[in-house]
Amino acid sequence: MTRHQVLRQALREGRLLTAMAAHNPMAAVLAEQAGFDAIWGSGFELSASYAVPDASILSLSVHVEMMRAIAARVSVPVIADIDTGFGNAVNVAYVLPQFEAAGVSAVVMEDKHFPKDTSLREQGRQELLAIETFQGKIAAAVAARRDPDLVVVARVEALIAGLGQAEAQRRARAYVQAGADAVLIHSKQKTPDEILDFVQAWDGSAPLVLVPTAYPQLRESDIAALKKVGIVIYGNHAIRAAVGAMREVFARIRADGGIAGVDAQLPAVNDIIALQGDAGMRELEQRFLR
Ligand code: SPV
Ligand code: MG
Repeated sequence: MTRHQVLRQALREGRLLTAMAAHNPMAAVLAEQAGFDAIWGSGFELSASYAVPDASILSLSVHVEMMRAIAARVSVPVIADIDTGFGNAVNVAYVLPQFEAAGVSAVVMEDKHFPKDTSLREQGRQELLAIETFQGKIAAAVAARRDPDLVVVARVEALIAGLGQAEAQRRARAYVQAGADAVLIHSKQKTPDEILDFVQAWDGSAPLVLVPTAYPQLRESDIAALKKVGIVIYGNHAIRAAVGAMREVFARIRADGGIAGVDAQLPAVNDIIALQGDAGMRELEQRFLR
């Protein structure tokens, strides 16, 4: 089975998949080793790793190249966050084959205006497209994929924009009618209530995708018990872990005036060399270096 088929079959069978965010191939390799089912090619993490806002600042080529680099180093499916699709439905038709050629197994596109603002920012600019405009973008994505197993996920930002449950349900249904294989419903409420209301009212016409960053108390077993969610995405935990770890180590080195105090707590250099794929290189050396 291809990676696309692994993802599609899991969604069909109603098995909950876990996807961890990654902003580079090393983070993706660590996520795969930790046992996550998929990699979330997070726009937030990618932007953060360039130290710029998650607001349509980075170019399409930066996004595509990172997805290509990640997909090349892991064997689990990669779910690409394509933000707003880099423009209108015409742009989507050109963009989607590029992500597909990069090796991703799914794309997630959100119903916000380009340029976007990030969803979890307080008082962010959350401007949504008209429903039929975004339906056109979803239909363009579906028509542009070459492999029918590539999963197209429509992301509903109505709850993020404060438009309420009825509007969120209306949008989700409309996007499935336009051809979406799954619906990501996002919320920034600090409790799961808003998302649980949505899930309960959902007609089940397509699997849902949740990103419980704002309501971390909702665990995988709770989500699986809802029977309507296909993927849980941990949206920004790789970059937050990296920032926290670097901050701590850098501060300690400055405070100590040297690296002796942090050496034992850090992964050994050999650990990093192994993660770089050293075993494969040794094999090549054996076989081909004369
Ligand atoms: C991302 O990780 O880029 C997401 C999830 O889109 S969120 O940042 O919560 O909007
Ligand atoms: Mg994003």
